[in-house]
Amino acid sequence: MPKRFSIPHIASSEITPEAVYLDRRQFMRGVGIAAAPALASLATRAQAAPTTGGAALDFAAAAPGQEGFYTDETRTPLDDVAAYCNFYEFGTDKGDPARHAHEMTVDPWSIEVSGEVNKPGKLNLEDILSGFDLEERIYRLRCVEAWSMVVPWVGFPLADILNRFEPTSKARYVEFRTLYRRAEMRGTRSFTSIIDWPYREGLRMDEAMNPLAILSVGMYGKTLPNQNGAPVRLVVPWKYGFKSIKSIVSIRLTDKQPKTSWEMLAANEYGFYAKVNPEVDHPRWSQATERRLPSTFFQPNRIPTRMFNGYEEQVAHLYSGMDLSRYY
Ligand SMILES: Nc1nc2c(c(=O)[nH]1)N[C@H]1C(S)=C(S)[C@@H](COP(=O)(O)O)O[C@H]1N2
Ligand SMILES: [Mo]
Repeated sequence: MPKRFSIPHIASSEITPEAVYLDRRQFMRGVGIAAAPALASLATRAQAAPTTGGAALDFAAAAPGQEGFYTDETRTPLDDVAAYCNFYEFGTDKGDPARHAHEMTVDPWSIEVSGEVNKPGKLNLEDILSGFDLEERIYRLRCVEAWSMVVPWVGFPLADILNRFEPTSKARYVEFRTLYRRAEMRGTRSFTSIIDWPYREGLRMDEAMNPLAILSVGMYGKTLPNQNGAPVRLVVPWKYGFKSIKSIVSIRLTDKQPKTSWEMLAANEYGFYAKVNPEVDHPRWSQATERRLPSTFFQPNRIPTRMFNGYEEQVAHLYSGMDLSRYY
């Protein structure tokens, strides 16, 4: 009998991007067979990676001494940040967003703020860019797939925009939604698409009001490349990357915990809280370490993962008394 299956020597996260795994799992559910793991490239630089020439932004530079707002760790080069992306609306390969996100129209753009607010309304992109004080934040971003980057974002505190719409006393959560425009987002038209569009994310109100949580409009001093979530995305550095929802068109304040895309897909693997925690493993791989980009097969650049992604001092109080392994 030929040997049919072999056990991989390395964690499945190293060789099987989430999308491949989840597609395969759904496929297996459908036809009831087992498939061998597909090999995917470990290289972080995609072949086609046009970094869109963003417009320069006016902002206050980040400075050492701003607790949590700044790190002097080596920044991940812009070309890598713009080439190795998760933005499933454009496909599930890490290079797909760089190849296809230019098809998304980002101007005009507006964000609707609704729900538990005294002054619901819409902000268009010009109001957003001129109406808030932009500042630079140099943050670590840790993906649940165990790779990470250091990115100099340009943005403003999420609290600034929420306060402008006056949250009511019933506002306990914030729900975010990404643009869903099938004609411009080929990943949403794909028959292997696994997400119930639009992409959704959420935060508890106190998390949303934490000064570390920002809406980003740029990186490396310029407006965001489309593939990184232009024109406005969330950045929540103490949580796994999937919480940092891109290309936001709707912010809704609610009294109930909103459904989020990855939780809807696999609640046992991706929790609502999704705090970075090296001690709580993903059911299919360890979260103890991460590959810091740029990372190659020969130089994986593997480093230990830190509690709350290194932002323990700033956010641990939000979760005091909570069972972190239960509310993962
Ligand atoms: N709308 C939307 N937002 C998204 C995603 C996505 O597929 N769609 N992927 C998330 C994941 S898994 C990660 S790790 C980060 C990656 O951000 P980056 O590509 O700018 O590094 O975006 C998050 N935001
Ligand atoms: Mo991610």
